[in-house]
Amino acid sequence: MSKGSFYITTPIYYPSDKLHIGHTYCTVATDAIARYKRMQGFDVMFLTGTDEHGEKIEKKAAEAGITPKEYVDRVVSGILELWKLMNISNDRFVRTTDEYHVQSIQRIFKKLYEQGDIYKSVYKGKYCTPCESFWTESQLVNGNCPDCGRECYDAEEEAYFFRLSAYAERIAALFEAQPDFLEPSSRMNEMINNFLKPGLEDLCVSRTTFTWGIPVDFDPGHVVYVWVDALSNYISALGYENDRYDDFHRYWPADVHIVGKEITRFHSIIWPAMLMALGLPLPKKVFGHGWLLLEGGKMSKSKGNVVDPVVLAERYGVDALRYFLMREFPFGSDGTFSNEALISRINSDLANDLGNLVSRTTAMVDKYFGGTLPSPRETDDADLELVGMAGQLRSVYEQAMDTYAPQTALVEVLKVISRANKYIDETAPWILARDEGKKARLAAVLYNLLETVRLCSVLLSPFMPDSCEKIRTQIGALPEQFTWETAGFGVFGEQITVKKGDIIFPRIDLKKELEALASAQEG
Ligand code: ME8
Repeated sequence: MSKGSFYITTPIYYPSDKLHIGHTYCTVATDAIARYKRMQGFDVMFLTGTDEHGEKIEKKAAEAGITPKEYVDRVVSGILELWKLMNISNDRFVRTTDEYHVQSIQRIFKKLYEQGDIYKSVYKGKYCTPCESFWTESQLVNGNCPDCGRECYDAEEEAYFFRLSAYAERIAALFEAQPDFLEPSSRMNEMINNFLKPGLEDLCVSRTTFTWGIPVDFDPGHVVYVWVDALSNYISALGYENDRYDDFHRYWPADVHIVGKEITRFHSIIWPAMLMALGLPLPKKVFGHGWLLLEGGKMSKSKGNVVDPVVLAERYGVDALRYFLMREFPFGSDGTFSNEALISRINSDLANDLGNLVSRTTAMVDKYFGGTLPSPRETDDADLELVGMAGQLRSVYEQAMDTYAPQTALVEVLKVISRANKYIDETAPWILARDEGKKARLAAVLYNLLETVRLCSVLLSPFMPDSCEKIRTQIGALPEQFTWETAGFGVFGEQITVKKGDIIFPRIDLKKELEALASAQEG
């Protein structure tokens, strides 16, 4: 039975360049949370998509000598392939060029205009083309864009404005009443100090200097400008003000919008204000994750320092890459990506700890019992610590996952895996195996190990779905013994037959691989 609905979103990505490991990070994290919620029995809607309008895309298409639509179609098909490769389980994919989205935006814009939340005026200010953002003089940092640090230029044009200033008090009250609306809490402080305290200004929501956007249907010459178009994807994709879908009441309000830290302002201030204006409930949470950096700063195509997830997934496997991204970096903070950290993490956690535990355990059941674990099994005090830790794991993991701390969840699982490897050394099954009278004890030791592998792999499966499925087969667990409900200790029955298989996470030669990888990344 469903535990209720759970609606989770990623930002919709700009199809201006090839996506890199930073975008993959956000999508993999959202995917792991979505899979976790599905495993728990929630009716999950996981939405991602692409944000396809704007001047930048219009210019890129012109440079390539094709129409903007041809340009975005080309890039979006690459994005879809990347998500397929990364095993992303999104339920829906919204493109802002989709007809139903256009229909929603035109209706939303008109509604806000008719009720006075959008009005026509003249825009004077600073504009950052790469970020497609208007800024006030006071928001600039050293005269440059506060987001990307690039130069802004003076702009003046007739434009429609969203009356954001009218919502300042309600946004402040929201932050006050719901301190976990935006997490981590450091981001909430940033919003209050940098945006709410200086005062909210009305937001420019239409442009006349380019045409690649959703037309304002009652005022030809204007196209809807970025944030009304982009943010509304979260409701258009459920069928709000369009005829394509009919899930709005089933999933809205969203349980969480997962976004990068630089766009938390749009999601925690502008988006709630728009929803207030539309008279709609607000999302329950916005989580602003950190950036993946390279030594020397943020990854960006213009700096020529992006890391291609496809190269890494092809060399080490999709699951190893997914695991690394979630295990290496605390989700709310920035982290520095390096090839060395990636390979070392795969070797230590996946090849040495998890992989080794699976292969040693199945090999011993094979060797000492011909693959089928017998009963009776004789327990001992030496089992208590491992069994205790394993028995607690699901609730520790749940607490971490429910607070958007996937790294902590993984650390806890790996602690139990390390404890199990230590348990092998402590109980020395190879010595027990020499004594016919210790068979029942040996069976208990191997049972405890198989149980630990089973429940750890259930909990790892949102992060590494395919590898955990392989582990399930190797340890002889049935699909019904591989569920959230069965992720406690002591579920495996009387008869367990393992099926030794290939090594799931091969060890990587760090030095050789670093050289090979560097040349693959250059190529
Ligand atoms: O912002 N590390 O799109 P986008 C971590 N279309 N995350 C990163 C990253 C990095 N190095 N680089 C990018 C947009 N991201 C808008 C969103 S939503 C209604 C509209 C993340 O393609 C970034 O933080 O520029 C953002 O959350 C996401 O990728 C999409 O970025």
